[in-house]
Amino acid sequence: MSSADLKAQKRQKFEHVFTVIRDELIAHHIGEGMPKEASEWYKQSLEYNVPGGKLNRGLSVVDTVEIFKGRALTDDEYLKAAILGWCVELLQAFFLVSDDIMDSSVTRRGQPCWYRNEKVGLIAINDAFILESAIYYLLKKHFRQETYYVDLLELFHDTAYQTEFGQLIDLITAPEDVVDLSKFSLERHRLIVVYKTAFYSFYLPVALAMRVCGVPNTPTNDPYALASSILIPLGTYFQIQDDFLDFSAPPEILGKIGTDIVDNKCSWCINVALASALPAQRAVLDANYGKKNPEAEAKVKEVFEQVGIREKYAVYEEGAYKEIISLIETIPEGGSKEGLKREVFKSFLDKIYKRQK
Ligand code: GPP
Ligand code: MG
Ligand code: MG
Ligand code: MG
Repeated sequence: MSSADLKAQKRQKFEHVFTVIRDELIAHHIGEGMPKEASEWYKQSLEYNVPGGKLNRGLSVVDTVEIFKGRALTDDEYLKAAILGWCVELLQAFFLVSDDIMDSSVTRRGQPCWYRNEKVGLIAINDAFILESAIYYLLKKHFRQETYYVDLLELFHDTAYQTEFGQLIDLITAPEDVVDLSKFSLERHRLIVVYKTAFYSFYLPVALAMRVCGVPNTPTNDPYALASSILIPLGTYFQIQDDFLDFSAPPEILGKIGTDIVDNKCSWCINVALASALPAQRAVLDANYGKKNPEAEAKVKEVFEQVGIREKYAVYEEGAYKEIISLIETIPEGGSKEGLKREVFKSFLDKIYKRQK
């Protein structure tokens, strides 16, 4: 079987588990005596918001468990890993439904953002809360008896907390009414992306899988800290891709319409443009960044092109790739004394390197 076929098969198998958790959540909801119309709403929210993405985060839980076990998983092991993967995808759905309201976004995964549906509106806020709480229902149902149950709870709680800290600085660095580009810097950008993206998208899936596999940590031997030291740079690279694609990718490929310029975001692109803009270009950025009209947005994009943002991104991407490979290679070929394997990180890096969406 070709590697593309194998990938498609893996995805299909994982997608099947979504129908399992969806049906469990809906059966429980009906069991609580909820009216039919509410269960139908909930089912629609799950189907609309949870499965339609790239599934990198969810699949990484399964891949990492497989790499740690070093053999094919039993049916029960697979199901458990896939359920945890879907819990990460539920967390992601909770964040995206909320983020799209906060960013006034228009489309997501090739369809209108959930809150943009006429019947939904701000009910989307409560739907987002339900998507989050569904994680804890599933964890309790499937993992309550495991010794590592509390570790899973802690990981979800801690990474959500970190993500919300990141979202806060993302939002207050981008006020809607006052555009002040002098507030931006690559240091501020780094802090935003580590907190709003890297912890939940990269550290969380791997750390969950490590807990399932019983990887221990002690103050003198902490494989979680070692994993984090590679996964956080990986997550930073991923969000810089997201920022660049927000500007450069065709919405029909990306599945979402970029809003960073109009939203006054402290994105990688504006920071890089500010660093090399001539005074006249800087004036164009000052006058047009964060303005709610397409003409202003087009002028900003023009300056991005003039400063050669595409070339700068290509250089950044090569450098980031090499840096991450060299971090991965600090792990000895046969695995580290902490019990980590290179393949865990390489498999994650391969999922995102040179991505177009
Ligand atoms: C990505 O930001 C970060 C998130 C989606 C986390 C949101 C966190 C919350 C606590 C709600 P982004 O706005 O650049 O993502 P996108 O480009 O996908 O809208
Ligand atoms: Mg957004
Ligand atoms: Mg956002
Ligand atoms: Mg973005």
